[in-house]
Amino acid sequence: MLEGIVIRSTGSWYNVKNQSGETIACRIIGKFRLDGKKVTNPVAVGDHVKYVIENEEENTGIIKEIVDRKNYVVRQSPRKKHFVHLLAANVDQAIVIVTIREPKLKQGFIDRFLLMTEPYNIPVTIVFNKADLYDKGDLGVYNYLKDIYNKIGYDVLLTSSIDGTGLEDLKATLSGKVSLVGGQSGVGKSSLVNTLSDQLDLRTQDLSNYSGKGQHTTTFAEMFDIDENSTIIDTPGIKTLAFNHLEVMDVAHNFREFFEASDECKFGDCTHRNEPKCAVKAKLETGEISELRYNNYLQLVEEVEDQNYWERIKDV
Ligand SMILES: Nc1nc2c(ncn2[C@@H]2O[C@H](COP(=O)(O)OP(=O)(O)O)[C@@H](O)[C@H]2O)c(=O)[nH]1
Ligand SMILES: [Mg+2]
Ligand SMILES: [Zn+2]
Repeated sequence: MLEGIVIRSTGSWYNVKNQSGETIACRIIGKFRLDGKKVTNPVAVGDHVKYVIENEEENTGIIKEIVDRKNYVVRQSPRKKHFVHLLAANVDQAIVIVTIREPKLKQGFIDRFLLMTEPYNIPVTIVFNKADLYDKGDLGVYNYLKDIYNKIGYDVLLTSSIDGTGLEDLKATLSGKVSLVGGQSGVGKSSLVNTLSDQLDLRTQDLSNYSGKGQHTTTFAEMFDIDENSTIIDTPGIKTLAFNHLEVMDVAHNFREFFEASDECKFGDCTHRNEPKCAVKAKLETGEISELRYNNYLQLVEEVEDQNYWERIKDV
């Protein structure tokens, strides 16, 4: 069988790049599942697959096998609530791009993104873009957040594709790796990639287009080479991230500093809310655990609980 990497998916077709750099449009036959979860797209960008040629003239193939994944990133499907959507597979790291200005940073977004990447311990760099627009107050916010995330082991960068801030650092971060790149629409993801790459010219969009209704948003990820040794998987602008597919303990286990502290909680299944002798709450008191993280955690736990409650009622 032939082998290649999925570089793009458009619903039912997958573009597979083989060892000689050719791209073959492949489809899949049959059902694939993911740890018992229903998936909208059984094959993800970044997947290594084995395929056979179906039609020589049209250069199409059929994917027969997905090579075991090193890791993968899923989100709840934005369209089908009971399904998960595979964003990417086999990534070395993730880069989440945010900005404090234009559009304003959505409280909780970073922690939601981290909840998505943490189950596989995927290293994450948080990039604050559009630094050229930040005033003193914004830089204060940036430094405040940088401290919080650095302290728990995430890298943080300040960048601007307009004035060049941080671009060398970002390039170095991407070098030699396959990076999943995500963020909300309009944060400057495509602009940054274009600035870093001599060979790419991704479409960028006017901010005014983002708020409009009927805005065309694609939900398909795509793999690009930025240069000879850096590959990115560009994911479409993420509006919101919901976690219908998780349980409360999944959230607790994937807030990394909470998980670390939880060894010393009295109860093994402590959710760090009203339980006695909770080490997370003790660290919150002393300031070792950030209040911002804790509040976002509570929000996510509550969301997961509410969703699961209604799911259960409906199933009766
Ligand atoms: N001021 C400023 N504007 C930027 C920067 N990067 C991108 N933009 C603008 O933000 C808008 C959205 O950019 P785009 O790259 O399409 O964002 P994407 O949706 O994240 O891919 C465009 O109008 C860009 O010109 C930046 O670093 N500074
Ligand atoms: Mg874009
Ligand atoms: Zn606890």
